[in-house]
Amino acid sequence: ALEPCPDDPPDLIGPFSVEFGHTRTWNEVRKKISSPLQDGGRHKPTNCVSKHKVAIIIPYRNRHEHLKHLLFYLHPMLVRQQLDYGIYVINQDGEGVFNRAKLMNVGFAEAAKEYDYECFIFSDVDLVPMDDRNLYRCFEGPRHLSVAIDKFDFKLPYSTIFGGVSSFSKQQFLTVNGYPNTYWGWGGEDDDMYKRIVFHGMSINRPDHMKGRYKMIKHQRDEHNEVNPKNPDKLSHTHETMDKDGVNSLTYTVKDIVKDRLYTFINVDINAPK
Ligand code: UD2
Ligand code: MN
Repeated sequence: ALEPCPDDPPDLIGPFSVEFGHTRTWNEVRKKISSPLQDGGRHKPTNCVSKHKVAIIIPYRNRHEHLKHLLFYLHPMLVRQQLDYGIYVINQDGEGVFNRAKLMNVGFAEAAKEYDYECFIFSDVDLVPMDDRNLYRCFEGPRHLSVAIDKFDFKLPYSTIFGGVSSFSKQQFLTVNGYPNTYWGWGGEDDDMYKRIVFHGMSINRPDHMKGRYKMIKHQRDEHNEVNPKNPDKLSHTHETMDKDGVNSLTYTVKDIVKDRLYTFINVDINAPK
């Protein structure tokens, strides 16, 4: 019988360099990962029993180059952190208005159906961690992991920011009723989540600014994800809406699930407005 893995993973390397200077090939990404993965982008340690069953949820559409960069660095880091994990790419089907928050709710629901995950990490596809001491685990409260992004000069742009990369235990996510489903287009959904957390009596925690360093892949605003001017106003109603708009009111149609070696790709129709 295997022993539980130690609380401090022994193979961490600390800060590592991250670069996006060339277009990566999938072959290059596969070759970077020294320990064999199970289909669907799953891995667990072979020499001990991981204490952390973690689903990584990536809201996604048409960011292929970003996905390669992210997985190139993320898989090896998660292996070193000795997690029992799976990576879920939640692809919004069609050309309708993008909805990051709803895709993350779908990822939560679908990953939870597949395995007994206790912890959920929600990650933008363009945020690559630069230090493996930033543990992709769950903590006493919801955690904001992307605290020091190069784009923001390695500082928090405002103190209550919760966008980027975050972690929730299953219970924490259910307590806040997940993300809102009704923020279409860019902006606001991360601030709505911050309010849900506070209104449910929890507070967020963060890694320090050295461990929480990230590089963001440069990009333009995507098509069909324009700033939605209705979203800021919705934020003044979070208190009334949060317990009816979330995982308990989520509807969607899975069109396809593809198990790649490096990730589980879930193509989903979320009933987007045109
Ligand atoms: C900020 C937040 C992000 C989110 C967003 C507003 C940080 C560091 N990031 O990112 O978490 O709150 O504002 O919605 O605070 N995506 C696609 N395809 C698309 C559009 C979006 O895959 O066509 C996904 C992808 O994972 C992307 C994420 O949605 O990283 C956020 O979209 P963004 O990168 O355009 O937004 P950004 O960088 O302003
Ligand atoms: Mn971005």
